[in-house]
Amino acid sequence: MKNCFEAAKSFYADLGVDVEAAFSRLDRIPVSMHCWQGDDVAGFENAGTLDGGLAVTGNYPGRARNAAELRADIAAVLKLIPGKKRLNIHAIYAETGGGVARNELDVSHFANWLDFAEEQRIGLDFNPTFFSHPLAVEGTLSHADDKIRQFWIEHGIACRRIGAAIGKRLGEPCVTNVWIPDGSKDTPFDRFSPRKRLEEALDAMFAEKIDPRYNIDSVESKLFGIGAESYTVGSHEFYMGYAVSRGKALCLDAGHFHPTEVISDKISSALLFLDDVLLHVSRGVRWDSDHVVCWDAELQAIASEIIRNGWEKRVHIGLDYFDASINRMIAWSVGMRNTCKALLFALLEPAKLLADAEKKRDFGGRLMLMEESKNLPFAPVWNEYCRRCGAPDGFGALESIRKYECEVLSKRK
Ligand code: RNT
Ligand code: ZN
Repeated sequence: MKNCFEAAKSFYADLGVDVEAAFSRLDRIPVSMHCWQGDDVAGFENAGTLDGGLAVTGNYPGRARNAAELRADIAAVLKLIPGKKRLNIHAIYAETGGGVARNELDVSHFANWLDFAEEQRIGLDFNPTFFSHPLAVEGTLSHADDKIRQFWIEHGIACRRIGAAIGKRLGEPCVTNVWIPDGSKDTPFDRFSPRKRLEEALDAMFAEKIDPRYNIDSVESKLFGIGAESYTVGSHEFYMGYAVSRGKALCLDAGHFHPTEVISDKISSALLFLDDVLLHVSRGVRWDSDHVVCWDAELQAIASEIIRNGWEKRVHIGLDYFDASINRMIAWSVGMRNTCKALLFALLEPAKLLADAEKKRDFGGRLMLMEESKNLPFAPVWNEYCRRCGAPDGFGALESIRKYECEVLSKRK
């Protein structure tokens, strides 16, 4: 194996690609793993079913039923993933002991997550939860009822403070992302008023100045959700305008656009007008189905976009999908390993040769180089990176998950 790696390394060197430099750059690019794959977005509030137009399908045994199980699963899966990692949690993962309303949450309710993040030496990202709640049934921040809107504004304020406290304690900014499910099943008569109310509610929520060294605010658009097929208040135009005018980060979720649109093409526009972009790397199959992230052309295009432009400080990479039809540890590790793999692959492309061909308007040469680049000796380099990170290769990862399933997951009834 070692010999394969050395041979691959010199192969890349001949193309002007420095494998060791790629490794050290990759070491510094974090990918934020979403905790909610492990428990089907249930959280710890016992709120009942998932709503807000979100749907987790499947009933594979072994779902984490409480915080201890969820953290144990996350700790086990993180060992199988190379590269720099972060963890993304949601307000519904608070451990309050019961009876604390969402607008009264504070960082003390996330003490165990903070200890866990320190133990694991990873950063944390955060999300207010504007769904799976009795007051979220007919809208949240755009709701016409002042009291309901106010409740959600207060939840957002509480969550930004939690994000800032997390960022301060862990010494790196926490990205706190706002997504709301507000929309309507059938054609609305008035499309404007809910958007106006959302704009004002967000302004109220973001009124408090928070140091971006601790917390970065981000807003996430969507095309449609189940039960909100005809109108989504927080559309792409709404949030692009909002983020640009208020200096917020824009979250681009790969499943939240028309099926022929790709977020890899949106980053270079968004970053002309914004300091930061958050990615929800996901895989929509025909709709926003939140399938496990595969190493497909779009994942590669996203990674290449970031690497070619040196945007790894401005593009915050997070994953967002939930599949309950397969072993959840496999779902996590496949998506996380693929994202890291796509970044490494992008770091190893013969960038100089490609840029030169394009500059000379040698488009045939560019095409051929791009196609040939898909066939370079990548596998031994990837395996070596995994080895150096103390992570197994893919087959080893599968073996450990099977063992964990046998010893831990299968005992959960
Ligand atoms: C929903 C959004 C949102 C959620 C998570 C759980 O369509 O993608 O990001 O998936 O907050
Ligand atoms: Zn998302």
